[in-house]
Amino acid sequence: MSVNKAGQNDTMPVVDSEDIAQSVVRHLQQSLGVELDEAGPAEYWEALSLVVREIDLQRIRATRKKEREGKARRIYYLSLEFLVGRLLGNNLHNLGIFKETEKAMAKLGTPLVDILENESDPSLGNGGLGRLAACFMDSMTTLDMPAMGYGINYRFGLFRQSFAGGKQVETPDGWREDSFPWGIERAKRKQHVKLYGLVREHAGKAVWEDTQEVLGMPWDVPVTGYGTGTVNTLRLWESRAAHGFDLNSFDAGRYQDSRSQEISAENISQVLYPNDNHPAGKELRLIQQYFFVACSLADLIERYKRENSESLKNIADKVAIQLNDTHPAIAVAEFMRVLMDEENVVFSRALEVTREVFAYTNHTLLPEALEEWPQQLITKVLPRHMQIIHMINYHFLHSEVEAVWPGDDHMKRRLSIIEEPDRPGDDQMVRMAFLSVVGSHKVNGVAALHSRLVQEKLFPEFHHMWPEKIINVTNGVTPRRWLDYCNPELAALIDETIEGDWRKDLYKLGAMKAYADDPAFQKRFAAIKHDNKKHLAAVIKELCDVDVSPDAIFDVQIKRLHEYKRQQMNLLHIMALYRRLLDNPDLDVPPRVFIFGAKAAPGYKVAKTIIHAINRVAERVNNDRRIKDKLKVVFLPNYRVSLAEKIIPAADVSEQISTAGFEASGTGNMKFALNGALTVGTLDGANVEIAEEVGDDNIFIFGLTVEQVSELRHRGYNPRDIYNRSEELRSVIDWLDSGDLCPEEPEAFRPLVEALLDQGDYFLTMADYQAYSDAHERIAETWKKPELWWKMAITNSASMGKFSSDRSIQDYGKAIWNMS
Ligand code: GLS
Repeated sequence: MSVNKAGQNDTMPVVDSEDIAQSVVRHLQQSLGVELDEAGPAEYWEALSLVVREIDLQRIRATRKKEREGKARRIYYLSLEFLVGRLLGNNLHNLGIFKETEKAMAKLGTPLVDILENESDPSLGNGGLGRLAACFMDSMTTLDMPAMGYGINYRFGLFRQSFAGGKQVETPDGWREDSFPWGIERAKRKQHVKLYGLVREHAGKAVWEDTQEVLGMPWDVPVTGYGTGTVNTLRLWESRAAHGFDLNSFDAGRYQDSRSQEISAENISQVLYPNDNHPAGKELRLIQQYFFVACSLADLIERYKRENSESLKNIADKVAIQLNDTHPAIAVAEFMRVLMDEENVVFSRALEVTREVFAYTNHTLLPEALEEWPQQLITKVLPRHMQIIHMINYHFLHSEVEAVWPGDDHMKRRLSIIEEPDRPGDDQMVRMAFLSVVGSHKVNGVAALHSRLVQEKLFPEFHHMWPEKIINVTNGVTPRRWLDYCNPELAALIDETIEGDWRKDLYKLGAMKAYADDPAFQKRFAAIKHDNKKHLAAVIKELCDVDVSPDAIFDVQIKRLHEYKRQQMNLLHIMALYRRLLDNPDLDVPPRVFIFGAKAAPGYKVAKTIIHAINRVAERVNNDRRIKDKLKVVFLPNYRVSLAEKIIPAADVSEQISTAGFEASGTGNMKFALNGALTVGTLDGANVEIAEEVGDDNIFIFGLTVEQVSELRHRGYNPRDIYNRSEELRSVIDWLDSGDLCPEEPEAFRPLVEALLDQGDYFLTMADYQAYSDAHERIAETWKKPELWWKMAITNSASMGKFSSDRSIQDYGKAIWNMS
């Protein structure tokens, strides 16, 4: 079966609901061995996925053929995370057959919506960084760029979260245990990866030998684009034992610590490390990184040789590799190794080629999130790579740094890829960010403010040495998933209202600004939001057993739980609102529902305490009749992409309240505004650019700026002073600390109280609290003026053109990948 879309210059015939229904039945019977009357939504989901896969595969072949014949450079996006979310509904949308499929399934007697709910989320990422990679794959494909994503096919994605007594409980997410029809094993393209061993010299050449070997098996997931015949590939590697030979059987004496004995070949691709903005520092994680990098580079080099030439000297003309954060940074050393040891390219030329090929995206300024590996560990696992890192470092320090700061040993120490130990005898650490900068021709931050801080604070010396190297590419989100697919009613209203296809050119939404004041349009916009809120209310009832009214303000904070994101500030404010209502139950405030969704890294104590506290407060508030339903608090368990798709279209207020200077960009902020929520936010990350686009009157900005944050730290800051001064803050913190909310464990919230009062309140929750509370007053006042509210909401949605990931990818194309 083949497919076409209106407006698509493609010669394939259009499919209708009849074709789809027939193909579904064929797959039910012939692929799954199920009779029609035995089929439930789960079987229909699988059969329908196979139908779509068939279309994808046909198009992948056509895409590859076109690319082989074309001259374009291929983009390889290397990422340890691709948080793709459910694929069936999105693919149906992108292929333009969603409506016909709805009809087909109605004919077969099972509504498509029920079928789509049967797909488990491929949770192959932690949060924004992984989701960005997925949006970028969508955009590269939509823009017909020859592109391939490389990652790991984790057997267990991010853990599933539930709550017991309000505390987070983690269980493994074997997301592909039942079936994953999207992934296709490509045994022909398997790779062998070496680990451990020694480097010896043979006839003046370094030879890496006595190694262990594991096998990398590729699983290809098709990536559809919107309104195009192009289908790209996301290639995810799975580790297997090679030759029946397992790392476990390796002479234990060679390991330097006993933990490493737990590492077996299959183990490598078992689990996604559940940390966002915080590296795990474990040997297995380094092996994961190298494993997928080695497989991916070998694979792309093979392709280059097949399609271009045996020699790699001009590989940069055809290959661009983007490092998604430092997680794949070892690729710099691996690429150099291949060039030098396997292709006999001399060091200096190898470094030139490497730099032409590689570019690196930085996603965080948090010092603890910058990856460093002990030199000893790299030497043990990848001895040849450690030598190569030394060679790169030597060249960098002694010719490049020396040229800019002659004779300055202090500067060499500061910039060395291999860090001097703080104390003699400590292990030397390899700074993966420095390796990435030195090995790349471009480095980018992910929002204007963040990129400026990368230039000025994180890598000022590199910026001085190479003023053209560090640039900005502001993040974006795909409007296909984050508007068209998740908010079909709004998408239809927009289609009716404005000219042209905003799905492909999001700037077209700007035309909607003309309707921001129009009462009839406002009414329809508001009615759609109300509808979406009703749907979300049903989800909340099902998951939390709490009744919420769609007439209340839905105020949402969904993102990873991290102190810098300041869910705790939201919590303190909710507690204060509750107390204000208890003092005066007739207070003239609009009813509000505060909605949370967040997973905490399993080892992150304070983050888990915050979840526990929110849940306990929620329980208290939701069961207190005195406040007459003016306040509700819900924490939706197991936040993930498919839940975000239900929450975002229903939000009135979007909480983007990180300490200024900490959130590199944020992308949820863009999705909310696109769907007509108003942002309450600090001047951090992409909020700054969102404010520029929507105008200061259409956003609730509050709090300290980056400059004020550093001034305050410089002056010296004591959160206790604020505690002593603010009666409201004092009363809620004392309440948290009193044991009243958790009588069976009265000390439960101590870690949070300590972080706020006794450990310096590093994230300045106390300092920003009053401004935050004032911003919420402004929100409440605005809500009381519906014409103003909806004007602002529509203006937000209409102003999001800049934040399409298509624009981001076009920026990458021009500024980094040299695409014409
Ligand atoms: C992150 C940042 O924290 C986010 O601000 C950013 O939007 C995202 C994508 O660039 O990358 N970095 C990180 O380690 N996790 C993220 O979500």
